[in-house]
Amino acid sequence: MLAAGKGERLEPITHTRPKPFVPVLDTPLILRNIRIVKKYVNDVVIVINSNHKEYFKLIEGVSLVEQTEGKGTAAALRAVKKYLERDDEFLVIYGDLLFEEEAVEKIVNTHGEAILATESDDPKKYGVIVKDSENRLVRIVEKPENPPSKLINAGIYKLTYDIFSYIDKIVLSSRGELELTDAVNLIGNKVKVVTYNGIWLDIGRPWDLIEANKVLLDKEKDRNLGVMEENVKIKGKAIIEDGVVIKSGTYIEGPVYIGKNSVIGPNAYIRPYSVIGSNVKVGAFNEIKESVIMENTKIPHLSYVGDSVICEDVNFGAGTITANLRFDEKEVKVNIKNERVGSGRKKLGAIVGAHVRTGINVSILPGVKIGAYAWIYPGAIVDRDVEKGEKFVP
Ligand code: TTP
Repeated sequence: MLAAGKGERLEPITHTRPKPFVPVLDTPLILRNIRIVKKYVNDVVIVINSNHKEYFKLIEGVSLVEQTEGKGTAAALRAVKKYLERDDEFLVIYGDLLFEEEAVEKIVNTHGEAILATESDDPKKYGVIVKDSENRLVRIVEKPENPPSKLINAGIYKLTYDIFSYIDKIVLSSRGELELTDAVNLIGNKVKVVTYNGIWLDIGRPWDLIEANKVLLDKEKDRNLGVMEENVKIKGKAIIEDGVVIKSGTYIEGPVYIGKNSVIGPNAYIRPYSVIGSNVKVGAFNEIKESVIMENTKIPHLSYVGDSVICEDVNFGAGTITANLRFDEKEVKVNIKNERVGSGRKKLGAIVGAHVRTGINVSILPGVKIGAYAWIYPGAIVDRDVEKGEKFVP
């Protein structure tokens, strides 16, 4: 599993965790992926960035290899070479992908080298796969202006030791990285293209995390292990974990997820596709909609949180409101690595990093990112991104 990337596009979420640790239904993505993959392989090796060692060290039953030389996915794979035998067959999986077991099963059951492909409505954002009539790889074309097909590289490969001789032949790409796709292109039509149509998402930008949680919620079965006070109304599917208390007057419209030991209400309104992590407090007169709220966050009173990502241990002052819709109802744009990027969402609220504090009556405009540890002073209207640790004074 390649997990040594920087995850810059996912800031501020990655201010306090490596990208593969983003939560999907309150479980770090990488733990979900390891659980799936372990059914099919003998060993799991994760390629990490040495700055993130502390996080990955906590994962049991896997080996860690640091990517010390070179940048890019091929450089990452090369770091594993010394741990492999000549006749090993292995999977290579990008660490920021959400997929289902069927993806791994299909590629494992294919003889020889293979690449997983999936259909995308927006193929030009990805590596587009050209294959022949016998489903053999012709080539992967990176982010083409006019995509030759809808099939894209799904970031899961089955390879053999031969890949290392191809990696030795490739040169840096235009973005200055050694790309695994360039090496796979050199193998050519020995590589089989395995098409997979299940859940697939690459979590690169903050709003992808809302989407990832959404698609998993749709798959999950109902369960309620929490304590419900009188006059709690739950409509539709709700996954409510152990130790949760839902207080009187709370109205829940599923599908929603509420993680362990969280306390909701009294009189809270939790709307579809809200994913609330563990030990979260959503107190009186709060409305939450299609948002990911991570562990230990407190939203005690009178807030609206819509289409937003609120990271761990955030504290919202009373009356903190996220706006999620522009007056002109156009797509919300977000600054990603110094560029204005369309989110593809008409409704997108705020992306709030971990440990942020807001004072009373703070308003946050659509698509705004607030860096981890920032303080937003009372009464502020946050109409621009806020740096990590910044004190935003109105
Ligand atoms: P990307 O998403 O292309 O890169 P990134 O994780 O650095 O993210 P960003 O562009 O937002 O900074 O990487 C695809 C996968 O490959 C991802 O799971 C991380 C992994 N990777 C490495 O292991 N080493 C590397 O040098 C790079 C660039 C990526």
